[in-house]
Amino acid sequence: MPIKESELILNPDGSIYHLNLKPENVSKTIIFVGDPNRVDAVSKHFDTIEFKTQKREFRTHTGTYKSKRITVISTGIGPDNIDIVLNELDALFNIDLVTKQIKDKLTCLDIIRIGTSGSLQKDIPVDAFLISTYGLDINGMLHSYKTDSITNSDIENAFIEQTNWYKNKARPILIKGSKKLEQKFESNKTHKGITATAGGFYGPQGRVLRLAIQDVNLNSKMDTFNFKGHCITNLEMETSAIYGLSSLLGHHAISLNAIIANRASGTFSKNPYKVIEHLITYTLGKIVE
Ligand code: R1P
Repeated sequence: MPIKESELILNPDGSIYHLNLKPENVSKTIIFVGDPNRVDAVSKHFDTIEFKTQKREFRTHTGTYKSKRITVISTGIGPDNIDIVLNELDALFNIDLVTKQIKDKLTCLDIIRIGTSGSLQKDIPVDAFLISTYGLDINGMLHSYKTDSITNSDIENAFIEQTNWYKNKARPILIKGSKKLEQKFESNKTHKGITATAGGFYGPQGRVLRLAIQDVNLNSKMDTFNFKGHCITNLEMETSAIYGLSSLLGHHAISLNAIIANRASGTFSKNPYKVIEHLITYTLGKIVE
């Protein structure tokens, strides 16, 4: 049965609805960034750029870096946007957009997030690089999918117990990143740990401005969590959604974080753009290594 046009929406030129992309516009190696301006910060290093487009917050450049074809795309902020970006990118490769049939032979993508993040640990300082070994979903987006095959219930249960997780919030899900990509991008420059992915920037990450939040102690409960050596190192807003959907769809994904804030010490990077630029050049170098 073909997928209905209301479920897989195409633009009049045949490109996919939100991303404005056709299959030939995208490489199988894809860098995700949050900020559309960071797409230019990545592609300025390319030898050539063959394709550019933008719709809403989704800016895409495809080109080559040291002869390797790479696509860089901005996802905007949050797990809800990752739902759009990952499903549409997967459809470009794995669904025939003309017949609307799922292809027999599926394509596996390499997805690398270059993001910013706040450290929860005093010993992971601002300006550090951190690779997310796991994404801890504390935002609930993934519960719309069947996730039984990708959860890690031992660690999830320990986390729920340690934090006295509020019953009205979605159950946390822990998803592993790609081991292959973790090994490719790690070095003596990178820290590693579990990245918690929140569904908002203020209350959902424990920031109090004018609104009272449900659990003011959640961050301190997270930063002392330790399950057989697995610690929660940082907070951001995309990693668990990228890991969850990539795992379910059969893609490899890794999240690389420029630590620009330290929530434990209350400090912020003096030059966040410089650390992001360093992470971009580090990542591009590792892609072609
Ligand atoms: C919040 O300011 C945004 O910054 C972080 C969070 O995950 C969220 O998207 O990442 P990016 O800088 O990659 O967008």
